[in-house]
Amino acid sequence: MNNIKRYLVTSALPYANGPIHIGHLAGVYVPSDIYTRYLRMKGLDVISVCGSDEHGVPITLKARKEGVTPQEIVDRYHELNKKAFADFGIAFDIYSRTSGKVHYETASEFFRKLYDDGEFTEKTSEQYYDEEAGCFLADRYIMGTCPHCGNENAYGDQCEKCGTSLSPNDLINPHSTVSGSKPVLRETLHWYLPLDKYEPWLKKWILEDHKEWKANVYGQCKSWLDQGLHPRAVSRDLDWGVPVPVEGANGKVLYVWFDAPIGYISATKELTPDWEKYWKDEETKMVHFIGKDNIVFHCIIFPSMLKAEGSFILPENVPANEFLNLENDKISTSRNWAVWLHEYLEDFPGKQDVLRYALCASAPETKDNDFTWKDFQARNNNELVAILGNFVNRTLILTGNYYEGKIPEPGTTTPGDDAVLKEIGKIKDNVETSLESYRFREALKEAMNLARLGNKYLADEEPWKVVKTDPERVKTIMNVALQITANLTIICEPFLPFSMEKLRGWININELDWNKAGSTVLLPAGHVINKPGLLFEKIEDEEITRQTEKLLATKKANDTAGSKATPSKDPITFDDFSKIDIRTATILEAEKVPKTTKLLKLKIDTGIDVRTIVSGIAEYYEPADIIGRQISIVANLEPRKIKGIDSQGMILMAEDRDGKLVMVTPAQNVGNGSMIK
Ligand code: B3M
Ligand code: ZN
Repeated sequence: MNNIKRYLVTSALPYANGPIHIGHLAGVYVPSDIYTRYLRMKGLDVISVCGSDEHGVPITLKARKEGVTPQEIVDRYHELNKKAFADFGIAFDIYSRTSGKVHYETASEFFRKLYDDGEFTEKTSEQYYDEEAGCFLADRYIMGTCPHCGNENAYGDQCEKCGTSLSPNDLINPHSTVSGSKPVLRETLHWYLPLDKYEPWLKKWILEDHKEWKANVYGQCKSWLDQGLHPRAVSRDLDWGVPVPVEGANGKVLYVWFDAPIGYISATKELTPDWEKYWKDEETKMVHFIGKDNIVFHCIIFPSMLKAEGSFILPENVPANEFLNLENDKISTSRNWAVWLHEYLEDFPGKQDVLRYALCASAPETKDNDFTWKDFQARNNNELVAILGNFVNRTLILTGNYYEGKIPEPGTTTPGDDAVLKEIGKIKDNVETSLESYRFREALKEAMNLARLGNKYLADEEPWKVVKTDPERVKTIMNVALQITANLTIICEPFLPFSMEKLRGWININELDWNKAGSTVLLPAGHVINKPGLLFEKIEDEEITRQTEKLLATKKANDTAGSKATPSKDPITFDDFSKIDIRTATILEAEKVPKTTKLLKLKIDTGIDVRTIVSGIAEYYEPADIIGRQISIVANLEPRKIKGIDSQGMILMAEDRDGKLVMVTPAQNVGNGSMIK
């Protein structure tokens, strides 16, 4: 794209039904903030917009569960998240919300324009209706048995056990999550955006014209496009959302994924009367920062909407990230498995940059990544403290000691000095290249290389030794070290804004112009600096233990809640129980049953015989890993033919709350055929 006159940076609008956690930050907001700060420092015209996504079924469900109105829910989390972002230094130009008046108007107008232009198709279909509650049951308002895996708690839009995306009509034994009653089918009218119509255009626009998009983004788009697009309903039968602005559409609202991206437009409108130049001028470069679960909406559906509307520009790039896990487990709001931003800010006051650093350094840019508290501690102690803090501290303390804080006049530089000074400019260029290609981890690493360069320079030149023999030379050395320090305040600013502000205060400059980075005279001789403090402090083991213990408590609470979940079965007599022959056995052989994904054929030693059992555990165990493993079996279950194989018995498995199967193994090895009673 040539002639970029201005930038419009958008960050996914978080749902206002829960607090912000580190997964959101690493995936979306830390990178978008770094990018925006960098562009601002270059003096470019850039705005960064975000806000709360306040519609959608998860919000109304939460409200129902708590017995409050959806508005109360979104008010609570909008304020909490807005403040947490601000306190964390995510410098949006506006943090708006989709329940606002401007948004209602903007979204309605947008829909209406498409409606008037005949861009929608209308279709009547049969959908589940709850007669007791008097409402249609969209998405998560309906549950039932998954037709694919038999999970009895599958939602109308997805089975969380097998991951299949569903429509309510796929569910077996559907029931309403509102009243619990059995719903009936009723006719209802909806508006559809014919995505199939945009398919050829999307194929060219993405697959040909945007080959530079990140591989994960491009790949997902390609797979959607290869499968073929279908018309997508953009309205819902719900009472929370932007009403469909069409005569007779009572009780219908815009689908949340139709109105939410329009929220970027409304936010811009609220920010500036000049909003159109950001949205309608081809010389604006628009970039969407999102998580991977939002790719289809930002790369296929929203662009199709914009194209249909006709007067808006399209995103130039959509640098979506993968997911961040926490201590090897998927971050989950419902299981409280997360590090919540507002809690972090309370637990680690003044340490925003440490988390910004840790999250950027292990951002899930190309694949899912894991956050651990140990790693967080190491990033702080071994990198921020030991590399950056150490260099700055040594430089500023020596300057205080030798020159009472006055920048010394440099003498003639050596070729070594010149090489180091030249390297500053190179590092700046490298950071720039990485940032422009959305490789934020790499950019941060490069920025830290400047501090590494400084440390190496001091270690090589040893001013503390040379000062005894050649104080004139030390003036040059210290001048070089001070120029590196001043450059750090610019180059590290997008990543570590709080610390760099502090550092600028200590060296007494306010230079924030990115274009000045690389300069070797940022601090002129004679300039006086202030007394420094410590840029970063070591994080002790106790602080980390406190955090890991908090997580452990969550795990325990979840486990207890999980075991409470299944109510007890009806009582049986001891006689009934003793009819079951449960005993230990050892797996001798294991292999996958061909053409199945779930089944393993096992040969086992039961102590009385060697027999074959077919078991549905292939998703959880590799055959090679379980040979020799002692297990528990029901030995007197009637033999059954499974996929043509005689299965003689059953392996006992524990099923965890996520539906994962785990073998029940005796705590110590016992002889095969030991009775379990
Ligand atoms: N509210 C975020 C999510 O999927 C979703 C983004 C909307 S961006 C227009 O968690
Ligand atoms: Zn399923």
